Amino acid sequence: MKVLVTGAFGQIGSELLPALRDLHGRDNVLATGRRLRAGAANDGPVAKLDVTLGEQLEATVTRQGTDVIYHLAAVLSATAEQDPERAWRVNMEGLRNVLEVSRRRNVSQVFWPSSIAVFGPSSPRDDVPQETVMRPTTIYGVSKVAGELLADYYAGRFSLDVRGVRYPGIISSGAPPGGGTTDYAVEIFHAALRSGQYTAFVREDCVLPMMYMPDCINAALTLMAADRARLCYQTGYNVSAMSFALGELAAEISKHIPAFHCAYQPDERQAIADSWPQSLNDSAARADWDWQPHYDLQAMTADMLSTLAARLKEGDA
Ligand code: AKB
Repeated sequence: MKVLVTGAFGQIGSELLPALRDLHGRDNVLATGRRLRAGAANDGPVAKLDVTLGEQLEATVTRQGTDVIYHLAAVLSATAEQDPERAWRVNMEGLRNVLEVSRRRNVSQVFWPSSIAVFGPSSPRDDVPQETVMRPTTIYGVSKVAGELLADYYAGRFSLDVRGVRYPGIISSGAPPGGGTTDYAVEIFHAALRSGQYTAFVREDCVLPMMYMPDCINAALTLMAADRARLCYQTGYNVSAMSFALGELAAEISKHIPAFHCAYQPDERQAIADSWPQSLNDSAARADWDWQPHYDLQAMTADMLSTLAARLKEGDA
């Protein structure tokens, strides 16, 4: 099976890539990105690819004989607010190109992540149901809602097998997230280990849903392996793992690094965080494809600190 990954050198891509290569064989998984990561070629096949260029995407898919696409290239919420036009182009044109090329070139499956950003201030705040009001106030959220609808359209109209989940903030020790509102939950670990202090760009009582990278990878692979006949939804499955206030995360880190100090200076990203839900109801994902997270706040914090400390020591983070 030939697999193509877009955005392969980003936060999720750089950890999904080795998992896909373990599963399908190193040479069968093509890692693509607008810019190539130094040294990436040693890990398996790589190619430069700008997903906004449909012809370039089609040529790559034809050359590889792609069977499955994991489409991860995207502009995240905070960066998107700084350049909404670019965010729309990358997020919407990129997705449309992937869906259209998949339809034309008989790609059998597509994974495309949606986000908690599909929800907005008029959605419920807690235990947000699978189906509810979705009126986001960020361009990133608008692109995710429109993307879910577009993917549903391709699934219904052309029987394209496109799947995805609404990811919460993802916490990981590998490639940094870059440009998201939930980035503080990663930055705090780097700062705690490097200098013992962190100044956060959201409030101490800011609560958002989060997930540790191993659960994030597991969600993608489990959903893609699931029996299609069991799935009631396409790209918009709520998935939940943990929700915490930033102050609770700081306190948890302090259990391991007692001298750690966190300060709070909210900026414009606080308003984005305030527009998103605090927790999600993921019963549809649990029922349809047996979704089950493994990491809570305590387990994630302990693992994140030891893994990141080892990476920092090796000069790998
Ligand atoms: C972001 O903060 O933009 C992303 C997301 C929640 O989709 N991490």
